[in-house]
Parts: sequence; structure tokens; C-alpha cells
Amino acid sequence: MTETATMSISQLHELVEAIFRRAGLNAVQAVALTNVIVAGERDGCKSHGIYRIEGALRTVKAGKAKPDAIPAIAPQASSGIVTVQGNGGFANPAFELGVPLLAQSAHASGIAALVVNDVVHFSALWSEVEALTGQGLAAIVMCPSYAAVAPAGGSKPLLGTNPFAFGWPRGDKPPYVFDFATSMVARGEIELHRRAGKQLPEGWAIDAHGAPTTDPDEALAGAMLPFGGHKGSAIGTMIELLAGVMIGDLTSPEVLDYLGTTTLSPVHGELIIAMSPKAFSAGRPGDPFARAEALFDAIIGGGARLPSERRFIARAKSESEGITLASAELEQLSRLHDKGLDAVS
Ligand code: NDP
Ligand code: PYC
Repeated sequence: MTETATMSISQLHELVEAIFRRAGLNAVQAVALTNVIVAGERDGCKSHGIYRIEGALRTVKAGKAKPDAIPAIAPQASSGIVTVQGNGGFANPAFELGVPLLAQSAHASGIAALVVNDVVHFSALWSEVEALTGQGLAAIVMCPSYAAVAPAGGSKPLLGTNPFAFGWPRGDKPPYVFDFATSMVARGEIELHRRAGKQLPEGWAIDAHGAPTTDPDEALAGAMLPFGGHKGSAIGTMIELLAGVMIGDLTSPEVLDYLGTTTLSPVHGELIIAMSPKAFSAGRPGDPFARAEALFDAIIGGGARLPSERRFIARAKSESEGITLASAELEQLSRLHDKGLDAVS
């Protein structure tokens, strides 16, 4: 049986922040990265929890992420678009910097966008959506990654795993949030299967010759498949256009050209759109929040669960019982803590 140990959320936070500080990240970068990684572990999202620390450090060591970057709000080129220049650091501190202005602008005008440029992005998007639903706003977040997914009918990796997340505010209740890769699963899941020596379910990937495979190594060398065939493929392509081309940042094939590997965290931009349900429904009958609740009640009443429900249950458990990690994970954290960038190659 795997040995485990349990620590509180704040203990894990302290340890992860110390790892990033020891590796040379400034406080702005270290705190924002710690927030999102600990949130991933707390919510039972292993593919974007502590497992991501090593990749972030490898990216710093390779010179592709600036550990001392200070993000800055760029001069506003157009009303309704807030742009944050990440200056080569991670996306999370740049996002945190832009959110107050984005929320203010969305409440004032009904809709506003936040563009984040020149950042390293490896995190799950739901935490960014929740930063906006927590302020009474509906939100859409999307970004490319690196070319790892074959468009439907193709055999070569051209699209990223391109996640997109939507959220709707629910007052005191946890928000309605869904967040998924446009590939069958996040690439992190393939890597976790490889590390665990497990085969993949059928339909997730093809090998380098375009043949279906359930072998994680062959899948990583070949291509992942989009979810929903041509539908996921088209959404993934649109994310390349909106959150790559339209915001003047890298598309997934360009990210792969720049990095030359998928073992580092991808470098690109991100698009966040915030909307005020109150402003959009002004003058129309019915309260949008009450109408949304009627829909959620009907969904749940019919036997379905809302997306993120599993996450919110995991969160409540972590808050009351702490976070349980396997001893191998604790050893890895302790190695990263003691050796800093020397712990990664
Ligand atoms: P999943 O397939 O695990 O989950 C997708 C969403 O569907 C979640 O909101 C989940 O909620 C919900 N869901 C799952 N099962 C059900 C169900 N039966 N009924 C209702 N809702 C359900 O996600 P992916 O593997 O596609 O992506 C995982 C993460 O990886 C995402 O957070 C994404 O942002 C991240 N990612 C990040 C990338 C990056 O470049 N930064 C690239 C690709 C992915 P719940 O969590 O409650 O189960
Ligand atoms: O899991 O697909 C993924 C991923 C790519 C970049 C960050 N996460």
C-alpha cells in the first residue's frame, strides 16, 4: 500500500512557496504560482497540482521563464480591453494584476476583456474563472498550449490541448464552472499515466504513424486526439485564432517551434472575457440569477451533476481534513525544496 501523509492547506502553501523562492523566483511570481498549484492539489486536480512544480522550475532553468519578471498593465489601446504585459514571467501574477481593472471595466460597460501577453502558462483555468464569478461576473477564459493534438482527420500534432473555461456567478453558492482541454484529456493526464505505468483508454491518442495507441510513450511521441472529433477540433482551432493570432501572441505550433520540446511549460498569451449578467439583461423580464438557478435546479433534479461539483467536494474535504500526499510526492517536494534548480534537469 502507498504510504501517505496529510498536511493542512496552509502548510502545503508554505512549502510550495519556499520551493519557488529557493529556486530564485521573486515574491510576485512565487506567490501567484503557489496559489494556483495549491488550489489544484486542494481541489483534487492532480494534473495541475504539485506535479507542475518541476515543469515550472525546468522552464526557469532553461531560460524560458523569467523568475524575476514584474508584470505591468500596458497602455490601453482600446476601451474595454485591458492588456497586461507578463514580461516573460508566469501567467498567474499577470492575471492577478489585471483582474481588478477587468472587473471594474466589465461592471461599468457590461463586457470587457483581459489580454495577457508574453507569459508561461501551465495552470488550470478554473481558478481564473472563479476570480471573476466571485465578483458577480460571467466569464470565459482560453489559451493555446503547444502543438500536441492532431486536428480531426489529420495525423500530425498541430493544435494545442487548448483549454477553455466558462463560469456563471451564483451568489453565496459555488459558481457554475466548467473547464476542459479541447483534447480528449489534458496532456498532464498522459504523463501521469506514463509515470504510473498505466495504459491509456482507447481513443485518446495516435502514434507517430497515425495509428491508434494506448501506450503513453507512443502517444507523447505521436499526437493526442481532440474531444468530440470535428467539434473539439474546430473549437481548438478557434482558440488558436482568438487567444493566439488575435491577441498578437504565439499559436501552439509557434510555441513548439520556440521551445523545441513539450517538456517545458508553454510560452504564449491568454484571453479572458468578463460579462455582467445584470447589464446584459437590463430592461428584460426576469432576474438573470434567479432564472439561472431554476435551470441548475432542473439539471440537478433530472439526475445530472453540475461541472466542478467534484472539485468543490474535494475542496471542502481538504479544508476540513487537510491534503493527503503520497510519500513519493513528499520526497519530491523535499528534494525540490533542498536543491532548488539543481533538482531539475
Ligand atoms: P476533465 O475532463 O477532467 O473535466 C472537465 C470539466 O468537466 C470539469 O469542469 C469537470 O468538473 C467537468 N465534468 C467532468 N465529469 C463531469 C460529469 N459527469 N458531469 C458534469 N461535469 C463533469 O478536464 P480535462 O482533462 O479536459 O482538463 C483538466 C484541466 O487541465 C483543466 O482544468 C484545464 O484548464 C487544464 N488544462 C490546462 C492547459 C494549459 O495549457 N494551461 C491545457 C489543457 C488543460 P469536475 O472537476 O467537478 O469533475
Ligand atoms: O495538461 O495539456 C496540458 C497542459 C499543457 C500545458 C499546461 N497543461
